[in-house]
Amino acid sequence: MKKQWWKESVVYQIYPRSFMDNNGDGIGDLQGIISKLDYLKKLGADVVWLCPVYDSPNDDNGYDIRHYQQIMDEFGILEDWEELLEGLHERGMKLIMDLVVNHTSDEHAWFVEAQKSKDNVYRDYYIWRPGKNGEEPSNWMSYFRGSAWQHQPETNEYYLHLFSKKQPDLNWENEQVRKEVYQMMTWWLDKGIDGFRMDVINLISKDQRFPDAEETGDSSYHWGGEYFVNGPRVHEYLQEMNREVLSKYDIMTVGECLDVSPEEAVNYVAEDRNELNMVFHFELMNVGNGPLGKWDIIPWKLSDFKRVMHKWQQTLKDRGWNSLYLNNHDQPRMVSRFGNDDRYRIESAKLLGTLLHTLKGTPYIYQGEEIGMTNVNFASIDDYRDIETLNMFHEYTQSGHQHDLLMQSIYERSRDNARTPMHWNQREHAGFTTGTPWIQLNPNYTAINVEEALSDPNSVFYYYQKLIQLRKEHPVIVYGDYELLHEEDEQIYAYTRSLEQEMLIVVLNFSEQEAEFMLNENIKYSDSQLLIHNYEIQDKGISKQFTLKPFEARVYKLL
Ligand code: TEU
Ligand code: CA
Repeated sequence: MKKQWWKESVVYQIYPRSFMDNNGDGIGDLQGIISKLDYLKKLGADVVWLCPVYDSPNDDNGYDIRHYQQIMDEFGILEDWEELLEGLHERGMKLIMDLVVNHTSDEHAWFVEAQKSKDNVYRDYYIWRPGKNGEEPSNWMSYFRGSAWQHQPETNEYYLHLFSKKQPDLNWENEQVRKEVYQMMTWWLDKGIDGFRMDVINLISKDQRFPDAEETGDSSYHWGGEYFVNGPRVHEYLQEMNREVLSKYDIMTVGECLDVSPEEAVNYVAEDRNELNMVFHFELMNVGNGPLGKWDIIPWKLSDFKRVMHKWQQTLKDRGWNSLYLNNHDQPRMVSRFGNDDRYRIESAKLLGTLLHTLKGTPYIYQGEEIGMTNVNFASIDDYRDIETLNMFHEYTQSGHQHDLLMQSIYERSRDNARTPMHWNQREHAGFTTGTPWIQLNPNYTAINVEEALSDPNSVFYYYQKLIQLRKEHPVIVYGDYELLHEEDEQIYAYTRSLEQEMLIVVLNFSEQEAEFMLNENIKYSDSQLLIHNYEIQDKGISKQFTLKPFEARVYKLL
């Protein structure tokens, strides 16, 4: 397998609005991030992925971009951003930027023009269609609920928006649009950035017939994914983008791909395809979703979780590279979702970290994960800020759903779980701001915060630091082959990683009960060494059989 710096790296994701506020207006900003670079260095992060910092009216917190080459006022100015890039590079870290080009804001100059008339030169930058029998051109539902089409009275046509109506989709069929995007990307790359995370990049090509989706569920609008997920020309566009832009720089790319299977992912990431380096898939994020989607929550089984992870490890084995994440700014906190955020918070945060940092792929840490931050339960819907949460709540309330049940699913799944401000210390607003935070904090910051973590040698933070260090010391963690053990076990996730003479064995008890582990007969070794573990252990050698405590994690090196 070809060596690449982005395979050896650990990425740290920053959601700027909630990371650190430097000027006291309650909103995180670039100077705030700059003030924490030594913290990121101490953790050992190699790459920072910065969520959108571009000029935006913030209908979807920056994922609705008004100007691609300007910084959002609330975050600072371009000079601040340059200082950030320099600060990272000086410390030997890299910076990747979020690239949001499936859609723009409706306040982007292109859309402002496009709206004016059917023959405006920018009209064709977006996707316009006449209505059908006095209704929308198709019955597609937006990801944020309601129709994916918005009527525009002035020209009596509809424009497509797969997300909010303030996020009109760009028309990638138009060559001029693609050229503008490539120029913009080149502009940022020439400033010295180290790559892109590409927002919903597998949605950019749409079936130009815009057919109706199959009717499912009781809403008036339906999921039209088969007409725009991995659409007809998406690979042609990405290969063109690679040829025109990406291939000219030594950078990393990761494409967020909704509803992509590992077989399809190969088409995006195989080396000879010349498209992307990695994708973010959603299959693990869908574990525990019922037939109605993310708000329809069902219990999940470890065997389901393993099946998904295993499938991706297997399928991409020699044909691509995995990205590894268990939460981000769109997902609940991993320790609340896959671990135990109460009695075993610290143990399970370390266990999940062990998984992410010892599977094959590039690990992504979401801000706060490294101190074991948890989901939040706000008292009222008015405390929530996320457009997806609010739209869902209002639609479901209108259709007669019970308030308490809705709040319960919000507690488990709302994107705001991950968007509460970072906990720096136990003082007011967790040291995030001296002003009024744009969204409330999780009240548990008095116990869970960076200052506390840094003063405790057994903290999740130092455990993560060690995981990252191990990655640098043992090439087997990066490049070794993965093999699953005890596939059907509902408590333990165990696997080996091997590279030439080196072998690691990772044993993780995902349950709140003790669990028995038996070493497979065919694994031969003469000596062993415990590399990392989340409970005190006297005997540092491996035995043929042992008992794991709740959420216990052990990684042995076999010699
Ligand atoms: O997300 C794509 C997306 O559809 C999901 O992650 C989405 O958040 C979904 O609600 C999960 O239930 C990307 C961005 O990461 C997200 O923040 C943006 O809102 C979205 O694209 C639109 O740009
Ligand atoms: Ca601020």
